[in-house]
Amino acid sequence: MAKSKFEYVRNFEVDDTCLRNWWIVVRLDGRNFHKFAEQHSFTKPNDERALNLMTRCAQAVMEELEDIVIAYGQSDEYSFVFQKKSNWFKRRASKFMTHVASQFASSYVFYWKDYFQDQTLLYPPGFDGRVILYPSNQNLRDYLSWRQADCHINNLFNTVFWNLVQKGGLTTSQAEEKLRGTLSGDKNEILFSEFNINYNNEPLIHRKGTALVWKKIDEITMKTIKLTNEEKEKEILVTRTRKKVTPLHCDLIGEEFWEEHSEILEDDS
Ligand code: DGT
Ligand code: MG
Ligand code: MG
Ligand code: MG
Ligand code: MG
Repeated sequence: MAKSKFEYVRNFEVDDTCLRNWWIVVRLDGRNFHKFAEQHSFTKPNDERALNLMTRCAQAVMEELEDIVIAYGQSDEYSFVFQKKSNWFKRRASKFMTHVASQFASSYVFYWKDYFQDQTLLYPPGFDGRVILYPSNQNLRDYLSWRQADCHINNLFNTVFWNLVQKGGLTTSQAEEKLRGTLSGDKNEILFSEFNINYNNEPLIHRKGTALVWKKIDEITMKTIKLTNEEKEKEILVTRTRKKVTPLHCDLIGEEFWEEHSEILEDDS
């Protein structure tokens, strides 16, 4: 086919291939969710509906797109880890980032009403995305540990802060002042002595965030078969093994999770 004289503009496209054999991570973060949360009356410090909606969207991303082995989310962010060997879209970073962001954002709007029955969506939310490459399993584990440590630090702060305001009667600036320079031990102590809350008993989803992994499940269905030359139909049970995206609220920093889910890092050579 003859090429038009305009064809040369294609050469302006730059190569953004992700290095082979490196883990590809795409992290999304809600744009200006401080304001979005206020305007949609998210409960403080954690809104169950908002967290579950985020996870529903991440599940859609994992099911719709190729090669995601684990996702991790907290607050208004979600990280997606693609297999080292993935050759999806020839490993072009822009394809990974834009497909994840657009699938997630459209899911957020699509599933909104399933989680927020009493709150209309007031304007279209946006999410930024970035691609990060990690060469080793240790780097990847450290990345996920970093996000989970961030979840813990923020949640501990927010839990004490909002208890001081909602139950302790402090203004937000007084609570801020009281917490300035405190270590995590001090915050645990305030929660325990002033509000009788043992932080370790707070819900795991808030303390650990949400990891999405593939789990094999056996699906048993009834199937009607007709034997040849026989008039009678027969019902039999058929077991099918299927992979299903499953949310977990557990520690990702220690060894246990990685031993239990050794298949995630297996793709290693
Ligand atoms: P950005 O990401 O630079 O566009 O700005 P923000 O405002 O999204 O900032 P970010 O991502 O650092 O912080 C997340 C904000 O989302 C934070 O201000 C609190 C809000 N947020 C997230 N989850 C919840 C929730 O469950 N309840 C409430 N009340 N707020 C939440
Ligand atoms: Mg930010
Ligand atoms: Mg944000
Ligand atoms: Mg954020
Ligand atoms: Mg196209």
